Amino acid sequence: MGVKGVFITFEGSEGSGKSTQIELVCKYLKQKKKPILFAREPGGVKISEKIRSILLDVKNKNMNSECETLLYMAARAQLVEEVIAPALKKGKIVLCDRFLDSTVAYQGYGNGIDIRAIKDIGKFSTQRLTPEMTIFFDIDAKKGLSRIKGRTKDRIERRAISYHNKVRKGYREIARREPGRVKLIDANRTKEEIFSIVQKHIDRLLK
Ligand code: T5A
Repeated sequence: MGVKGVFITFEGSEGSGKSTQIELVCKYLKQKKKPILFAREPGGVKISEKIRSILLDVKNKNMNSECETLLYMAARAQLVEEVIAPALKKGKIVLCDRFLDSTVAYQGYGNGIDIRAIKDIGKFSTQRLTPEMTIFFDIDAKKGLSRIKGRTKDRIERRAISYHNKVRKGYREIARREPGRVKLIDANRTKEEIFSIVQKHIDRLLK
């Protein structure tokens, strides 16, 4: 794929504050008159939003882990084709709330799906697109869940704390293996403190 833009993803477990930080980054880059595109996973386009509602529906209790993995990938394939790849071709800075690392962490480390298989299917689903930079907001699973305790929990959020601990460990392992791409930020700080670190990473990448 002929890519001209910059692809940045934001990752983390439940309540890590990544959506809050993306909003701040969008505002910051808009002020600088940078061409940006925001996307989120799963969802972002009509077909992927439909898949999202199946994935997060608490009624789908008996969905198996393979089905879950493939649905996340299907939603991603559509989003890449319709939104992410065209924006990158136009030279935009694409900021995406979750991407393939989420499947590695949640379905791979969390649910025990073979990580090599996830990466292979991932290449197929994403047209081999890899983020230039991934910002990972690291937080204790219990602490993160306590931040969102007022919300109605979806099918994934309802899982046991042991599951969420595995997801966090998975993310830390991804960051350990790919320190060049993945920037780990301790998310147990104030929004302002976190943003000043995020801003430095963004500035360094875009300069
Ligand atoms: N999933 C997704 C998979 O299992 N596999 C996959 O491949 C993919 C793509 C998506 C679910 O699907 C799973 C992961 C998820 O379980 P979602 O509704 O899109 O579900 O949920 P999330 O991506 O988890 O996004 P959220 O917006 O719910 O959570 P965030 O982004 O972690 O947190 P945020 O920014 O909304 O903040 C949560 C709360 O904390 C506060 C905020 O004000 C907010 O109230 N907060 C802070 N409080 C104190 N200190 C800070 N520094 C704070 N920062 C934010």
